[in-house]
Amino acid sequence: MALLKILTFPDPRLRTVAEPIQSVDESIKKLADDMLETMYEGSGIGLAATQVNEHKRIFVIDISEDKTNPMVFINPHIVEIIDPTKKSYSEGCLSIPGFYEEVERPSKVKASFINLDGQKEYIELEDLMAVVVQHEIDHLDGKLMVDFISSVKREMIRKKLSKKRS
Ligand code: GNR
Ligand code: NI
Repeated sequence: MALLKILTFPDPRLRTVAEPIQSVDESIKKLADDMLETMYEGSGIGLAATQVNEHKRIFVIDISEDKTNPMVFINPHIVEIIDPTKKSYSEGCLSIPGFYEEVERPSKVKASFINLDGQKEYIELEDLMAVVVQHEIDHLDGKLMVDFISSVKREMIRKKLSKKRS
């Protein structure tokens, strides 16, 4: 296992659109392992490959209290918006440390993904899982939660984080 370096907004590499994964080989399993270790170390509940400068369509999540439920999503897609009613959630992001912003997203979605055994799975998501999976898929498309807030707030965050060393 190894800790990976997390890119910080406004690093332009966070805007890269990630490429689909062709096969779930040992290098992908190691990347997933390293991403989980990096996510736990940063006290995050999700981490997308884009954030560690690996532009492949994979993210990891663990929303359990005791950090015992790691999940790996490869080539994820939102296949259906089951309930389009927008729900607001105060989101954080390991690439935007120290800032929390309200973001509205569809409250219930169906997602597909490939698991670490290379099998396709479908899953219905609501509450925090729906929020985090949509947040992570956005990362793989080069999008960040600050894209959904006012430009004044975004610029304030950009200036504050640009001054910090990373
Ligand atoms: O740790 C995280 N917490 C979080 C809280 C609300 C909505 C989304 C998230 S994901 C974030 C980790 C992260 O940056 N994932 O990309
Ligand atoms: Ni994030």
